[in-house]
Amino acid sequence: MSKKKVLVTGGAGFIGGNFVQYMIDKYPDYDIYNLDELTYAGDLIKHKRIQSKDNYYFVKADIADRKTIMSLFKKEKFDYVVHFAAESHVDRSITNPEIFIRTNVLGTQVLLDAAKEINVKKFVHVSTDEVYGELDFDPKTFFTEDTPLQPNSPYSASKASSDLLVRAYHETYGLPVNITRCSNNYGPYHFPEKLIPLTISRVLNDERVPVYGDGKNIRDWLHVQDHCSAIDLVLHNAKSGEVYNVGGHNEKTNLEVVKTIINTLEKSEELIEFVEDRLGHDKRYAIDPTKLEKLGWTPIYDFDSGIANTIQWYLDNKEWWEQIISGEYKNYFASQYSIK
Ligand code: NAD
Ligand code: TDX
Repeated sequence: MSKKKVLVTGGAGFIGGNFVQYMIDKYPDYDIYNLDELTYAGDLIKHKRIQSKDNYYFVKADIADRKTIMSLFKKEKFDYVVHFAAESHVDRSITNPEIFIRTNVLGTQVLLDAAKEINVKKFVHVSTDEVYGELDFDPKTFFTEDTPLQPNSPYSASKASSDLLVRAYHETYGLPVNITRCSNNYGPYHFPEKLIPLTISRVLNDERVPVYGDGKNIRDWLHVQDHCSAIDLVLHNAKSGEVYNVGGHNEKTNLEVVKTIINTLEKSEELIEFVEDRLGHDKRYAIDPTKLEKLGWTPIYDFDSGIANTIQWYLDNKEWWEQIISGEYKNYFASQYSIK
């Protein structure tokens, strides 16, 4: 039997990067292709450990570049596609929505066309709980796979649009697909524009931490390794056409998250600075993962062990994030926040 070829898009980013390493370690008999444009959010430093493995390949390409993507698919004849590549930061989508439509919507459509052309065996589209919009603060309410799509930000609208295209390629052309909708991830190589790594890096530098509004918005946190195992399970075991929510019941207010990090690092809560709220800030996300659990998924991390592990990782890997926050990121931070 010939080796399985797996194309991972966005494998130089946070979750895709963790997934590439997970797959290389778990499936030495698969060839893993990492396709990434290396935008501000992507780097290959994270793959130093695996770059010389003979089943790892890197392709620098833009998913919206139809000619390049088509010829790559025709040449390599991938068995599986796991699609992470996206513009992923809500705040950036509020200031510059256009690139989100190009990458997340058009880019996904190009990949679907290419996957259809070569009859891939499975196309897993990695999406987000944000496509469902927001929940109120009633702790008994959750997003299920049947919750209507009501995205509120340009980012989540672009992801919902791509979800609908994936669904349509299944219904119209019979492309074998799954869609996963995961809650907020955290863990190694999380880019420091997002709440958890932004807080860890700023607290370690004794800098103030911007908390939007009153800090009472709730997110449902999942360690990235648990997201990787969920996608692996869906790729191999899920029936084509099915959607799966991914989440581990770890709801926290933003203020709880920030205070946990500050207290673990034994710094002062006076570092917290309440700043202007995010436009259209979703109140609460919370996932009901029953369908995925029935497929056989069990997360490993609770929030306490996961955040402790993540803080330690940022302490042990300062050179990775210090290099990021000392570059172009400085201009981003200055344009985004009123604090220094
Ligand atoms: P990220 O921003 O860290 O990484 C995105 C990667 O995609 C980067 O390596 C970037 O270079 C690449 N990329 C961007 N535009 C590209 C293009 N046009 N062509 C090729 N590559 C391109 O994102 P992430 O946080 O790892 O998220 C990955 C996926 O998971 C996204 O689709 C996101 O919507 C989804 N998701 C994220 C979370 C989360 O909490 N971060 C939760 C649920 C779902
Ligand atoms: O400086 C900040 N201060 C703050 O209070 C930042 C960056 C965020 N926040 C708040 C906004 C959110 O309520 O923290 C919460 C988490 O914010 P982000 O880390 O930006 O994540 P979020 O907007 O929830 O989206 C993330 O989870 C779902 C990912 O970035 C998305 O790609 C994913 O789909």
